[in-house]
Amino acid sequence: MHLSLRALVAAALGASLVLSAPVTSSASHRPVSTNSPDRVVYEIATPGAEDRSAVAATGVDVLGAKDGTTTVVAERSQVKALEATGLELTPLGDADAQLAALGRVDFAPNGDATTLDFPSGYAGYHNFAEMTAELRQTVTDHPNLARLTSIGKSYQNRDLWMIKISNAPATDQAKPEVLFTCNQHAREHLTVEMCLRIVQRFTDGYATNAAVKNLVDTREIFVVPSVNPDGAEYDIATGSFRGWRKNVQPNSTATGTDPNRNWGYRWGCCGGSSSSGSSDTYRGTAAFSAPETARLRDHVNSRVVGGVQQITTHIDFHTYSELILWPFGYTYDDTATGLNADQANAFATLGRQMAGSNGYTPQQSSDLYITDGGINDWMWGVHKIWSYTFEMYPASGSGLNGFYPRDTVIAAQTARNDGAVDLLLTYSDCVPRIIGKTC
Ligand code: 0X9
Ligand code: ZN
Repeated sequence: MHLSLRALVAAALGASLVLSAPVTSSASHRPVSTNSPDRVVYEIATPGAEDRSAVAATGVDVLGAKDGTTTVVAERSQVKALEATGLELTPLGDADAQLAALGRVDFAPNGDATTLDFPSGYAGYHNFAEMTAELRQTVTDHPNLARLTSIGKSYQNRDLWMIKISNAPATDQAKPEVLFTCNQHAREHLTVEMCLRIVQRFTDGYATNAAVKNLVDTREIFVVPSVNPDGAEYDIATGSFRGWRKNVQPNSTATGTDPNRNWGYRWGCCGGSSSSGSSDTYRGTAAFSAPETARLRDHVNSRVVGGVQQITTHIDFHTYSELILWPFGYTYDDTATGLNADQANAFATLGRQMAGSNGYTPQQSSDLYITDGGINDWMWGVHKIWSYTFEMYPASGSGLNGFYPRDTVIAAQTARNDGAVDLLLTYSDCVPRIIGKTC
């Protein structure tokens, strides 16, 4: 319904509706400044991982890193720190003007911007209500394959939905469990579609696809399509995108904790997160201070049955840069306490094989830049879960636009990972098998 209204307004007003200046009195709209922007997109020449870590350590918002170039958004207050790295900075312009150009404000009859839906050109993405409806429909259509539960609530009390897919979803079987998580970062909307694709493929495909049936029969698959539903809704709430990354939990100076700096393995150890509440990589007041990471942690902890963690493998989907990343993120070292040479080799071997099927670039996550409090480090460090990050399409993007590809790419860019997902599931009985080791 929202679409037809939007189409109507768009048709009536034509291209002039694209925001290049404030066109609504809605106070929630960030005014687009013409002279001194609040947030500027920079490209930075960063040939080495140390250069990229130095950039990340300033607390700026790192959008992506590819081929020696890191793209960031810097607040005015962060520019000095960025300059102090001594790296070559190329300003690409006003971040908020870029975002405004992507979105169209949706006018309700009273003239206010309506809330909580994607702008024109993005209707194929699922907002929270649409995602919830899709998950409910899946269990209605496939009661013998899928079960929907909530692992708890977000800061703003949204359900953190989890769907379990197996050939007896109400039963805890003695089979390897595989976890897929999406949307830790609010603006990475393509990842929700990725998780929904996994759900749809392993349910709708069961009756007709022998490979799918075999995987569902031999594994228990858990999918959490939105770990950060508040952030995702906040990102789209005005009808044009905010470029929001964190959750929406207030902190002492600003809003939001970065979920992917809030995990409790070497939390805040190594300069890979920020203690500043206004930073986009704010780590929170303590490990698991964000309710969203705490609830996902609780679920994973609850899968220790008889002293044995049932979940063996995990992918956390992000955008963008087209990368496959594995632990550790907190150190450049290839091996460390809790990660021996065989394990590092198995991580890399499966990572490279998955990359062979989707065309992404495989690397240890710290080779991108150092992060601490990331999800993969916790999954492996605490539970020995073979845990990867996929950074999805695009490989590179002009600043914040990279987070907002049109809905026309969803089908191809999610299907692109089918082979990698199947490989992960296949090796979930024993990942070291991939290097000829036993479990
Ligand atoms: O920085 C992150 O949390 C992830 N990238 S994103 O652009 N989606 O925010 C990457 C985390 C991977 N870990 C390390 N690079 N250490
Ligand atoms: Zn991310």
